[in-house]
Amino acid sequence: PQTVYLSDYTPFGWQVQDVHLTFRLAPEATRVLARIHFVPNPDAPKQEFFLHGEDLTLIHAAIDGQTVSPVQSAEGLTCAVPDGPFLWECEVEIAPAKNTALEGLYMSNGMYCTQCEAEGFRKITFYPDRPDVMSVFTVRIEGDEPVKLSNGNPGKTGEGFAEWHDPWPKPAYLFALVAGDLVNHPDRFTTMNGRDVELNIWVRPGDEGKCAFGMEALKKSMKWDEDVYGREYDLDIFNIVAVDDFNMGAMENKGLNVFNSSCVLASPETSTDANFERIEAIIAHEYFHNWTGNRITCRDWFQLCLKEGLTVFRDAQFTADMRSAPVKRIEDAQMMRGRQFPEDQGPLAHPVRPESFQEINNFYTATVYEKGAEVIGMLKRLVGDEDYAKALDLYFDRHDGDAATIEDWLKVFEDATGRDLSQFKRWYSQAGTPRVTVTEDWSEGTYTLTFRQVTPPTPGQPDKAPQVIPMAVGLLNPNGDEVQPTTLLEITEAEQSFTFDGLSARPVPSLLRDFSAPVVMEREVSREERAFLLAHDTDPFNRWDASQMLGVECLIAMITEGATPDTAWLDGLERVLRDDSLDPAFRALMMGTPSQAELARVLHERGHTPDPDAIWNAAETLAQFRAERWADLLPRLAAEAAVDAPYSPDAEQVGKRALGAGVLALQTRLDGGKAAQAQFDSADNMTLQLTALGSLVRAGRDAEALAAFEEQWKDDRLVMDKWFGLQIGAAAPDVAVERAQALTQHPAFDWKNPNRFRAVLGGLAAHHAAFHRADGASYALLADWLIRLDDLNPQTTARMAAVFQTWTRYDEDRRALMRAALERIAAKLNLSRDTGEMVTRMLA
Ligand code: B3K
Ligand code: ZN
Repeated sequence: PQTVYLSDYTPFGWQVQDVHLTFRLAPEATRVLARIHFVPNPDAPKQEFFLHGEDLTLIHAAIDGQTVSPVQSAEGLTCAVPDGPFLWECEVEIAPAKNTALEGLYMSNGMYCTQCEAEGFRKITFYPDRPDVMSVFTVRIEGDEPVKLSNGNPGKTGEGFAEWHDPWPKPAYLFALVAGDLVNHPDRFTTMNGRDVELNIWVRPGDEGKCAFGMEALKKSMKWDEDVYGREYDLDIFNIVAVDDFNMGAMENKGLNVFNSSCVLASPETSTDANFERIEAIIAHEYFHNWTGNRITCRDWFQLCLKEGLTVFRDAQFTADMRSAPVKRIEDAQMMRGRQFPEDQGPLAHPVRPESFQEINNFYTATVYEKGAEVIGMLKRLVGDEDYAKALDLYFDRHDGDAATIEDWLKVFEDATGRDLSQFKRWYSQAGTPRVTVTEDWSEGTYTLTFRQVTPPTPGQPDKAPQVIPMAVGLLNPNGDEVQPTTLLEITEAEQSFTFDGLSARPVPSLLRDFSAPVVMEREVSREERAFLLAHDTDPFNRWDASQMLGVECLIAMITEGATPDTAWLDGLERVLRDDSLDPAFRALMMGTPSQAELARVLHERGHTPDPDAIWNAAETLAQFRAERWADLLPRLAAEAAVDAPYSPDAEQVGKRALGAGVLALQTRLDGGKAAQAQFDSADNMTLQLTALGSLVRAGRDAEALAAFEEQWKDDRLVMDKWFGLQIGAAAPDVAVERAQALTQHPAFDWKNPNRFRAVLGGLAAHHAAFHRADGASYALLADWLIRLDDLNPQTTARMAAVFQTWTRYDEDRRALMRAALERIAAKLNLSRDTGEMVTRMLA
């Protein structure tokens, strides 16, 4: 397969003036007629006329009305063209019903829909399918489907057809078409300049009752983007469609966002609090793309973080404003440590702006998205809120309508602030998680912090230069009072010291407050000092982190030395949990312990070989110990967690239920599932019902409850995904793989549906101890299914193959088993480019 390099960028030889598309819909034989005006691009080197096209049957092509016979290949076609402007006309046939890859035009439950990002438009018609080619699209859809949608504003409609016109030039990856038997949940929004916008969420009949929350989230997002970024919506209509078969969460097509139904449909009976929060965030994310992604798009796919990092950062700001900023920050840090650090520290590590790829769909990663957002957060911290706002205004002014680059983005900040960002740019080009060590010095009122940074080598990048690390620091005196409020130290050197004067006693430092940079801190801190921060730190993130780190130390001591649980930590934590002035959501997070996968990562970081069984046993022992030690705390917290109001997914209720879930998990260890059963029987919302079911599964008292749940929800696909996932995720490690295996034989296991496939196989992979079962049964099951799915859906297969990315961390036996699984996948006949690239990188 061919590798594409950032350094090879060349503009396309023509500009596309306008695009007219006509679709004659038929499941097995859809005709797509394209009329496209091409004009030579004065800024491009001379080149052969090449249009991308894949899996298209060419019916007819003409230039300026004259039939032509282009030369076709698997990637597209070339054709002799006139020197000046010309009209390209082309008719192709495609088979949406046979499109199982869910890329291009495909069918889901009888409805037509599209997914074009990154390179799916080339499966619809021949086209320069690259984001720097932007054009105005007019679309006519012919078919019997009652609802026919595309981008932009509606035009003429009549018996059997509908027309759409999108006045905003856009790249083809933002094209969308939806047609089917759909019903809408309508609303309206008046923009800051008085523009009246029609809003719709389109769903299959029966799902109308699950749209109200998404609609509120959309209106809040529209208002927030006006208030905070001054960005107004720019069409007469904004449509969202829910689709059951979708490779990812959602897609920001201009004026016609398409959503995985799991990321938009919500009701208290069928959705958990976490679902509601995720839906709110994803609706916001896709909506925010209208400016950061659509109005300003990417020059090429290497610049993906330009739109994704920024849009994730914006949706995080939105969530922090709508809910709790500290809670959101802690969740983001968990996400970075849980998903991005492993990527950055393993064979799949790549820069936030990658420099080469074989299949771009493999780079929609935690690094591009989440680390990309962290980089913007650091930039904002460094320049300050005011200059950030100035830079963003300049960005929108200067680049509206552009296909831009990271260089453009950084230039805007340099011009708005006068800063030199050349060193900062390393965050975009260097992969890997910087490790920061700290030493302290104290003499006569002067306190010195010395930082050393090292970024370990990553594939293709043996040597790293120092990066700019914004280190938010506060100092506490021995009484626990803050003597130095949060201040931002700007670390730019490999080794650098900062001093604080005029202190009457040696302070205790609170470092990396608010997770001010995506780095690993390496510091020999005594348990006493961590406990002190747990008790006194004013920074909520660090208070949480102090407890997490104590938890890590405690578990590692249990695993490697057979130690008993650290009671000083647990008592300190108990004091925090008893403090009812603290937000229940925050206390729920405090109650959480580091995940087993996270422990494995940290053990590896510290030079140990993680033993999944030992990690599981330590986590179990600790949980049981906590349950017993906190036996009289639990009822008190349960009372505080009780909600006696009708269900609402607001931050307050969500926080209480999160606390209640933490309590129930421990309570179940004491009462064998009595409380869980009671909660399961009386639950009137999915959050309580599913939490209870999880506890029952963990307690091994699940047979009846699982059957009752299945009976109640067998007709609801999204709830059944939870049913599939939970009984694997909450199973004991020695039975989870057999359960997963059995569930793949269940009549409702529709393996072609990505949500269902992920619920079962992804559920198994997410269960650390079960996935790493010593006999390799889980590795083998995963490999079997990935091999099977690859022929149908390369994107979902490749993405899930990444579950093997940590394979080199483990013991020799497990390594051999995982390598064998990867090699078996690699050896598959006709392995897709997507999966091929992933396994090759992991085996390199
Ligand atoms: N831009 C899409 C992701 C497209 C993924 C293509 N494999 C969703 C988002 O980030 O908003
Ligand atoms: Zn996005």
